[in-house]
Amino acid sequence: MNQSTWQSPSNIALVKYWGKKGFQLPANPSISFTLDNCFTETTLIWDDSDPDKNLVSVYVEGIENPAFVPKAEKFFNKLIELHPLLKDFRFELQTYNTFPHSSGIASSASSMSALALCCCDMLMQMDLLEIEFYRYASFLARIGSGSACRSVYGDVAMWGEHEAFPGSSDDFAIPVNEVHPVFKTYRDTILIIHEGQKSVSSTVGHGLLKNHPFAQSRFEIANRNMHRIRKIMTRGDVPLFTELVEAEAMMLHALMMTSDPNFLLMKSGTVAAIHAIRESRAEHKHNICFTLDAGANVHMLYPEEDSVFADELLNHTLVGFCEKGRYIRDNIGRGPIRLNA
Ligand code: 2P0
Repeated sequence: MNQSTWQSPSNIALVKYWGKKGFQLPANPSISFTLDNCFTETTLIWDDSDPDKNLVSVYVEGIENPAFVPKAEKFFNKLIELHPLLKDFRFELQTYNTFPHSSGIASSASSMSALALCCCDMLMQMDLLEIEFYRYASFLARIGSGSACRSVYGDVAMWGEHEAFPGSSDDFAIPVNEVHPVFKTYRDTILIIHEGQKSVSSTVGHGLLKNHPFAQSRFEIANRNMHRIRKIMTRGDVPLFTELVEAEAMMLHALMMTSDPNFLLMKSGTVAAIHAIRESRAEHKHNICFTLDAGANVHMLYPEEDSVFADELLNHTLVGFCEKGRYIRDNIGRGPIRLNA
């Protein structure tokens, strides 16, 4: 059977990737929690019987969707460049997300990692896979979308060469195994502050770091934060985790606000949620913190033991800042699952 199906999750960065060098390489290392409920399920079907067909066709929730074809074509052209034996193959993708495409949740991380994992199955079946399966899946996912390379591993993953993480590389992500048990209990309640397309894509945002006046300082701080977070995650230092993760989110958005041209992805609800989380933490001494992706939505991160505080804060205050009262409950997850036999 010339097909493969994978379910692969999104992830949320703790130390952020923002800025590229070379071909899809990160300007600084990053680290993320792998999510669980926000995932993409993708089936890849390959066939070399009709080279006159279009290179790729994409079906989203069963309906052919040409909007996704250019990105998929770019990916498969690169794959063929790496594996010329695939040149006569044509590819069909059938895909669906558990979260709405327009919700502002990073769908490129889950969709590109799911696609990369399917491609690794295909290469394995053809005896073309010469590198460890997940490492090569991460490498291919990175070609599709940088943050996707972290989604092929469960729990915690990091991407980008860094001295505190032996075996780390700019080419692919690696799993982070030395993690205190408290972090395995972390929840991520995603407040959907704003649905719909964001005004500036991440790819454009990354590009604006090229001539950014604060780029060098940012890259130095990110490298320092990788040292800090490694220690924090090994020791289970939750208060320092809160401090670092919020500082990273603020810096990511400060970089956007100081790019040329500058842009602002936060909405008033984003700011209101940040204040509410901080005020509640000051009052109740819990460990609920926030982080932000490249968008307006707020990820409320907390250890399981703070779930009661989190639910109270959500129901009394935060839900009022969510568009149509929508939020997604997620948690740190085990990583992708192969669904074909
Ligand atoms: C991250 N983000 O580390 C950072 C933090 C968003 C904010 O990586 O151009 O979709 O496809 O490599 O990975 C979003 O950018 O960009 C991102 P491409 P990507 O998760």
